[in-house]
Amino acid sequence: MNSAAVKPTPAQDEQDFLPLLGTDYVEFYVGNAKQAAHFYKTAFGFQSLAYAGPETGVKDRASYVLVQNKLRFVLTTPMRPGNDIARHVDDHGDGVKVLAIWVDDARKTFEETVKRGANPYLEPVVEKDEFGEVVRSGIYTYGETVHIFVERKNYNGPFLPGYKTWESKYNPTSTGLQYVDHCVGNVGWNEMNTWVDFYSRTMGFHNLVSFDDKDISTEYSALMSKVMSNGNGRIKFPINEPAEGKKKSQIEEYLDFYGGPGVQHIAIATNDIVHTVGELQHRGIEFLTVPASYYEDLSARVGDIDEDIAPLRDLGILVDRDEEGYLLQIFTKPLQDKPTLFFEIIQRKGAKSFGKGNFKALFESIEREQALRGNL
Ligand code: TYF
Ligand code: FE
Repeated sequence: MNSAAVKPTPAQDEQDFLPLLGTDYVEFYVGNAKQAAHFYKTAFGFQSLAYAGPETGVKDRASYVLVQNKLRFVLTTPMRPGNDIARHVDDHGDGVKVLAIWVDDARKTFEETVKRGANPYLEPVVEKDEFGEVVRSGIYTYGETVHIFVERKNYNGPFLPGYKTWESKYNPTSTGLQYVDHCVGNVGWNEMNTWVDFYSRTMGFHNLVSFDDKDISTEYSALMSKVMSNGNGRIKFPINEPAEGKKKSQIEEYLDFYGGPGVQHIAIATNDIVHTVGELQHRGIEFLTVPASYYEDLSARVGDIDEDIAPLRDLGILVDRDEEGYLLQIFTKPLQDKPTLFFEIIQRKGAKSFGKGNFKALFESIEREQALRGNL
């Protein structure tokens, strides 16, 4: 059986005990949030939205909230040594702490997930300001990563209570990034199914696609992956684990440098990948590259597509086709010194899959980078 076949979604009428409305925000714990916010604004085209820190009465941290279309990123740094944020940065470097999910009822979401075995991170808490109230709760997932559930139906402030609008005179134009398509976690040896079961048991997710080491082991970089999705498909969490190969798996490299499981990549959707990637490259973002031969075989492999091949080749954008359509995707190099978090830029033209046809070229490209770092 083709292990990458897309499995059917559960019947539509099946009761979803955990309705999720989408990604609410992604929060990064970083060593210097002021500079990180500047980087994400400048290079990725985010705009300033809100701020919390000493000036707004929050003493232990500074948090900068950035927005671009439906994307919200929070960059948080510790103000003093020794707190949980400082310890997180010390242990992992810059990385994703929170994958926040927009829900209708944060108390019920907490109750249902904890009842099913999730480990509590934040007991339901009501936060109020002049714009109304927000209820938040949270559970742990892999490593030190957490999900925060955000109920904001009675709120119309800029972000969350405690944050003030951040008026900035520096507002680079958007690069066309739209929303989070999927967030991928790397977990330890033989832990993939533990986390697949976690999302299925505690949050009612189903397994959309699986890739085994035969689909995706190149010369060296073996891994296994299963994509978990919620009922309405708005939240998709692939889970990777390392597999034994000729040399060190790219997932093992991540685990070594991050100091355990964590978020490997965030895939961000665009409606015009040629425009978006052109802008990102112009602003200094570096992407993985594939050999020129990739584009010589492209038409034969994916058939007719709307885009001209030349700009795709010049920018290094990859294409893959499935039963329902095709997709265009490209991967940044790591976004910090450690070979940990990176972004994927993706434009879906009907395809609901993850680019299996590109795995060989992509993983060979990752291995070239791994070799340059001396980690292969
Ligand atoms: O999310 C995915 O499955 C694709 C492919 O280390 C992928 O983006 C999988 C593993 C990986 C890099 C990309
Ligand atoms: Fe991806």
